[in-house]
Amino acid sequence: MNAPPLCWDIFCAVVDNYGDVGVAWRLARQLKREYGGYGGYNFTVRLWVDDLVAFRAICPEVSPSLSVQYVFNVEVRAWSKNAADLTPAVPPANVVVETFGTRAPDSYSRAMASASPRAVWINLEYLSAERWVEDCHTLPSPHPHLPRVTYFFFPGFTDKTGGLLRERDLEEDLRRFPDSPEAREAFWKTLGLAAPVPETQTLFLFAYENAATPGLLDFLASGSLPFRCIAPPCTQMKTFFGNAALSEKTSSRGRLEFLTLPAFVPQTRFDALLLCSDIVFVRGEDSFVRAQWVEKPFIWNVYPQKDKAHFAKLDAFLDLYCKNLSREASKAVRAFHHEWNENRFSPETCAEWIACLPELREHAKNWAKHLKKHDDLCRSLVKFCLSKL
Ligand code: TRH
Repeated sequence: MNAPPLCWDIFCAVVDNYGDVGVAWRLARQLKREYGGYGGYNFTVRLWVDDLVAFRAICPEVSPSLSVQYVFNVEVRAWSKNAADLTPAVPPANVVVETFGTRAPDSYSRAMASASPRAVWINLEYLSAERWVEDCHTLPSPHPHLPRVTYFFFPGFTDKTGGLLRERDLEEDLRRFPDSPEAREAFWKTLGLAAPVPETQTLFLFAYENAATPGLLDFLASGSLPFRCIAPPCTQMKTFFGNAALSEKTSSRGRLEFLTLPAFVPQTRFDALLLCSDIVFVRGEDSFVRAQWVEKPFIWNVYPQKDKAHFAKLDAFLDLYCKNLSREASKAVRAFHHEWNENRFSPETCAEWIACLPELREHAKNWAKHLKKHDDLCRSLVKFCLSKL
């Protein structure tokens, strides 16, 4: 007998940058790839994205001109968050996931509300380690005028939350990528970059416009260790290297070599990029989580919010993350994170953090092991939705 179909609609409106679509895409891929036949169902996954150009930056297989396309067995649909309808209309889904406050069109919501059986409706929220998240995770919220309930679903770091996106084969994939100079060299070559000279520390720099960046680069340039800093295409280096450097792929000063990637690497190779680095600076949500899975010392640039609300997010995370660190390392991690997120740089704080790197490398492994005790986000979501069908 054929397995009954179970259709998922995931709606993503790109607010800015790449995290909205980055998370939605990672979830859609995992749902289809790992849960395609789960619970005796045949999952189909439709991902609605309102900015296919941003999507293509992290997934080159996406064509921005197609309204319907299949990418890694996920049906990708273009839509406009301002349109009243979805065109063409689609058969109703069994599970609807609205990511990060995205709202599906009204006509779609009305059609779904009168469909039988009713769809399970999920509001997938932003990642935060704040305590209130545990109380709000899976709370139902009735629709103001439709017979529909939306469940809040919160990613998080504890087993009272939805967990973090983590692919089933993650460990195997990471192990398959050998941590050797040859493997790194081969990876850099695929990006058109030469291998670093031996003993060089590679720092991957993915941050928001940050006035602290020139200070960091200056510090690395005048230090005793050779550093190589690799960053995605951006313009924030103007103040450090001058305008001319922006047209060059590589610039250097003192002990620092600075390389700009020609383009984003596809999301499917993003882990490899982090694995080939010794220290990673990450931001937002998805790259922040990946830094933890690849078990590297990292500095997190939190997505800036009005009224500095993001500092509560930062401190909540640091409280969990620093629990088993020595006093010195905890102090250094907290201080560097605070300064970086306040767009400030001080050489003393950075030097203290660098001095703690051996401990932070060990800690990164233990932290990942601790997180892996909890169900991952995709699994928690599937289990929850199937229980509500
Ligand atoms: O780009 P981000 O800052 O994304 C966001 C958005 O600003 C969003 O509005 C906000 O709500 C959210 O953060 C919290 O950072 P993030 O989340 O790390 O997303 C970047 C994505 O891009 C992630 O999926 C990794 C991917 N990526 C690549 O695939 N290749 C690359 O070379 C790089 C640099 C990133």
